[in-house]
Amino acid sequence: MEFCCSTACRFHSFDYLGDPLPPTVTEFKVYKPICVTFLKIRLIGFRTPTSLMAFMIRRWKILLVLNAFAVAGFVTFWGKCNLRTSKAPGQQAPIDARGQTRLNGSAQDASITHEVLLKRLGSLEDVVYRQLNGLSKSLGLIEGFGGRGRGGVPATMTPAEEKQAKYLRAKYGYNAFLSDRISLDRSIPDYRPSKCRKVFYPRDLPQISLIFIFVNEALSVILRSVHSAVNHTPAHLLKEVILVDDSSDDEQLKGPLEEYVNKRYPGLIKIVRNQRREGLIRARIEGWKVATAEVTGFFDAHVEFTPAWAEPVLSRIKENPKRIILPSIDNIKDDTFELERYENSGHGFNWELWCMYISPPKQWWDRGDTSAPIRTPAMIGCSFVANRDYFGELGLLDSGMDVYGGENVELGIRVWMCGGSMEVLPCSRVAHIARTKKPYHSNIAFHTRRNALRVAEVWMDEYKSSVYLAWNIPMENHGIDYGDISERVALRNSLRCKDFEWYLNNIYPEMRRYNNTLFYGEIRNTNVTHLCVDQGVKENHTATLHPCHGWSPQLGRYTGDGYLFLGPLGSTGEDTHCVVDDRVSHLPQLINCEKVSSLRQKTWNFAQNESIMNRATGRCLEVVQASVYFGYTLVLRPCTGAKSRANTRQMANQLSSIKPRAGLSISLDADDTQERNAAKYARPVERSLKNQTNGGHVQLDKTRTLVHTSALMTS
Ligand SMILES: [Mn+2]
Repeated sequence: MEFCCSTACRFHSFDYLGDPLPPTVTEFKVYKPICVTFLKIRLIGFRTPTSLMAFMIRRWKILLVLNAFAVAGFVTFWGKCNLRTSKAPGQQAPIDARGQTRLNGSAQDASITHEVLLKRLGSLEDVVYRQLNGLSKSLGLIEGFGGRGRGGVPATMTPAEEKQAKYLRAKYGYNAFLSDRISLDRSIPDYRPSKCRKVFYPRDLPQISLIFIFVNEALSVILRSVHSAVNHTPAHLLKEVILVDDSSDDEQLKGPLEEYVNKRYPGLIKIVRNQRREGLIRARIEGWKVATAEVTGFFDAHVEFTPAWAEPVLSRIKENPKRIILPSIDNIKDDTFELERYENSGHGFNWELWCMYISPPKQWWDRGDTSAPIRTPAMIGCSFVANRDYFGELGLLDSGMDVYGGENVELGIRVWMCGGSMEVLPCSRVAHIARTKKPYHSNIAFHTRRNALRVAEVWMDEYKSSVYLAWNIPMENHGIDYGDISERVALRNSLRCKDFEWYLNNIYPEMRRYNNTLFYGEIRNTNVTHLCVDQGVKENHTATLHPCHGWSPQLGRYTGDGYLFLGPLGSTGEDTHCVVDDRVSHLPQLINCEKVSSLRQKTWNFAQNESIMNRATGRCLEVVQASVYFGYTLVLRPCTGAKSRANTRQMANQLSSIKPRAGLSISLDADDTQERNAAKYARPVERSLKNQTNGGHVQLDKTRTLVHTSALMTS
């Protein structure tokens, strides 16, 4: 078959391909001469020019396709004939920000032409595809670069649509109705620091396999993730896209998804289906198992990539395969799909192992270059890239963990302790929807707590007590089955990893340490055992009483300095507040300890089953009956001498009699908590814990209450 191989054709095709291609049918006439010979074969039998024209007008779509094939065939042939003029193997050619190759010497013209041709061919394919596209239409979806939400501006809905959107919004935790009406190819803003646009990357970077995991995700959201990945990853670097379905229920995600991606991206997509729901940790591992590229990228299936996201990542990994790279995350608002830029940040965590955004380290600020990689102690987890083999040697993710939560922190700790590193790249950006509702088990804190104990036991040495402390559970007899950790311990030994103290000192120095803790746990009065001392509403700055629930707002902690803290542990932000007797109020104050000048007002005498007495005033924390919410109130008053029991645990293994609260219902939305919390790292811990308590059906807002044991005096 000869497609347009005459000199004249070549000339015409250059002429045609040299101009930008507006996506309209009128172009047809322009390049009609290219394939006259070919067309003649089809046109035999038409007797007059008029009927020929009529036919052509009717069949323009077919002709457009035929011509596209003709041009493709020509370019392929031409390209092969001209390989000699391309660069020698191994020769590196810098590419500029637009991806055009620059070469020196005599090969330059031919290669540029080659590049331009390929680029134009790509545009032509695009035009043909869009003219003919029926694939996304049959699913009720839209392709192309324009439309609602174009450029990342908020997409709007009519009042009628608003009504219709409600159901899907509740189902998915984002506005899936609106997503269906936003193009799969929409553009989003380039939020990279401006310096990134001037960086040149080598052309011969390692290839990447992109792994998307999903469960019950809206089809249009998954497809937008895939489209934007393909649109914004250079074709020669994108080896494959792997979709891991963690046993979704939705039928649209079975046949229709498969049919679409296989037709739209033939040969590029692999689909893995878990037979039962494994959770995202094991789903990611399943994706890794079928990946074949040198580099593997793991993403939630509700993301959008921005141009040139891949090159900086791949080039950092090429330099050093032991780097785990995190593209910077921007936000896609769950209701309008508007893009929102997030500040440059690292990813940290608190002692419950919830992750959050933190400020980049001081060295990064000192350097004064906002495009520089940011060293990070851990990762949020919705987007990370690693060399495939190195990730395998490092032990992937901990497959003994359930669902998710903690695995992201564990990977950060492990990679640093075992000789690798982790960093965020401001020059690589991926936008992500923080879902307001997660598809997995609603009791996510239950899983995260279990997973966190695995991390503590395997990796944290003597600091593991801080994890138990943060979750307010005893270190033994806690009743939580965290599974078999022997393989992970063996992994740590075989990788010859450093210890956790090294990690804290060198990688996460911002993390607060709680080594000075003598006792921790709930504080309750023996005569009113259903109420616990509680931090109450934070704005009130008063310790109070509340029915015991065992979560962190009721975490009491007595230190070697004689301070009595109450509430969730801090991590890198403001520390937990401590109980203070200000001499004036009869209510115990909860204040930032560092801001209390009187040492004695914030120090207490404390022993199990004894009164808790303030050293400045000699007053005791006691419980009295009152006409308040739960019938009792916590007060400071002259000690009555009645003994009471602090239901706390001594750090040195003196365990309390408190039963594990395995049955407590908590519906914290973890992934979201982490992602949202992380949104602003000003006071990230407080945000995280606030979400947690709200999610846990712990209604602290209106009831402040609480407290503690000590001389009890009820009535
Ligand atoms: Mn996510």
